[in-house]
Amino acid sequence: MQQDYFKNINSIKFEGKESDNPLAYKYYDANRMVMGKSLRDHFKFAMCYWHSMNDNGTDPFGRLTNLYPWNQETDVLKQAKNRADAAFEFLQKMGFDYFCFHDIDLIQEASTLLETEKRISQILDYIKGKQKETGIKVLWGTANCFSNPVYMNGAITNPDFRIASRAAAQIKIAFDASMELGAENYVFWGGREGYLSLLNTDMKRELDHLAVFFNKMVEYSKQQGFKGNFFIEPKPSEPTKHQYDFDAATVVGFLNQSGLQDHFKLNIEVNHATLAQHTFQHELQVAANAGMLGSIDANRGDYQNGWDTDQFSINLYESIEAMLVFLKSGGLKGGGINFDAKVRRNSTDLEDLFIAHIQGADIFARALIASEHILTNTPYSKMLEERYKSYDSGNGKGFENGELSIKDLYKIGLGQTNFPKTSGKQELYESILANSF
Ligand code: XUL
Ligand code: CO
Repeated sequence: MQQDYFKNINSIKFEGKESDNPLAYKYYDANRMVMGKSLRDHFKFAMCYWHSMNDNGTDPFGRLTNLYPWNQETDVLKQAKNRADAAFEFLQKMGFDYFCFHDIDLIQEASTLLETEKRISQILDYIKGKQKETGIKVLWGTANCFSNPVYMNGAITNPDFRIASRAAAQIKIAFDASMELGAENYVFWGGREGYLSLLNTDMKRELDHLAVFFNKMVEYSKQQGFKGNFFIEPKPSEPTKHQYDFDAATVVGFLNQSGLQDHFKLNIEVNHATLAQHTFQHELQVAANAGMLGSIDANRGDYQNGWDTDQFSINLYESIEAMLVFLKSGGLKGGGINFDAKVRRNSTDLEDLFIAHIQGADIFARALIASEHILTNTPYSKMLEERYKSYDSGNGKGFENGELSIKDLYKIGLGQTNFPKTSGKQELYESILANSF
C-alpha cells in the first residue's frame, strides 16, 4: 500500500516575491519565458536520490540523525519501493520533471555484484511504472563506485585488474538500468579515480586505463542504441587526495587527448569548482568554451570550510554570474540542473527538504531573470564588445584570423606608440550586476 509521506504538504505553487509562504515559489514560475524558453525547459530541475531520499545525517564524527520514514522498512525490496513512492511524491509536489540516481540509491547494495544486479532489476519495473503514471524522467544515472570498500585503491584506475573489471561490470549494470529508465544522460564521477599518494601510483598507466575504458563505454553505448550524452563530473579531491578529473580544464584536455571529445560533455558542480580554487562561473565558461557544457550539479560550499558541504544554492551574485555564462553559451547541452545538495543533519523536519529545493529553484530563476535583464536592458554586452573592438578590423582582425606572422607582429608592435590608459571598468560591471534584480 502506497503511503503519503508528505501528507501535510500540498503541491508547491508559484506565489510571487510578495509571498511569505515558505512552501511556495517566489521566483520560479515554471512557464515564465526567458529569452524565448520557459524556465522549466531552461533548467530541467532534478532531485538527486542520494541526498534527498537516502541521506540519514551521518557524518565522519556522528551517527545518523534522521532516518527518513521510507527507509525504516527492513525488507530490502519493500524499502526500495517505499523510497520510490517518497521520491515520486516529492517530485510531483515540487513540480520537478527529473531525478538523478546512483545504482545503489535505488535499492541497497548486496554482498555480491551478481546479487546487487538482481536487486536492481527487481526495482526497475516498479520505478518504470511510476514514471509512466507521472511522466517524470531520469536526467542521468550513474554508478556508485566509491562507497564499497573494494574500491579503496580505485575503481577503473585500480592497480589490480580484478577490481577494475568489477567496477566495469558495475558500471555496465548501472548504465543498462539507466537506459531502461530512459535516462537522458549518464554521468561518470570518479570519486576513487585518483590517488592517495603518488609514491605508490603509476599515474600514466591509470589514466591510460581510464581512457581505454571510456572508449569502450562509447562503443557499448552505441551498440545499445543510447541516444543520450556521457558527462564527466570534475572534482579536484575528496575522497582521494588528488582526483584525475580535477577541474573542467583538466577534463577537457583529457577528453581531447583520448579521442573522446565528441562523445562526452561536462557536468559542473558548484562546490567542486570552489574546491578546485575556481568560481562556478569559471568552470561553466571553460566547459562552454569547449562546447561541452552539459549539465549542472547545483549546490554551494562554505566559505570557511574546505570540504564538500553540499549545501543548497543561496548566493545570488554567484548565480547571476553563472547564469550569464549559461545564457550567453546557449544553455546546457542535454543536461539540466540537479540539486546535488543536502539539508543539514540537524534539519530534521520533512518540510525542510521542500524548503531547501524551493529556495534552490528560486535562486536559479531569480538569477536567470536578472541575467536576461543584464543582457537585454543594460550596456553590459556593448561594453564587453567594445573592450575587444581592436580585433574587429584591421591588423587586430588579421591577427585573430591567424594571418599575421611573428615578423608582421614585430613590425606592427614596434610601430605602436599611442597606448591609451583604458579603464577595465570592473566596478561598473559589478554595479550593473548588483542592480539587476
Ligand atoms: C560527489 C558528487 C557525486 C556525483 C555523482 O561529490 O557530486 O554525488 O554527483 O556520483
Ligand atoms: Co555531484
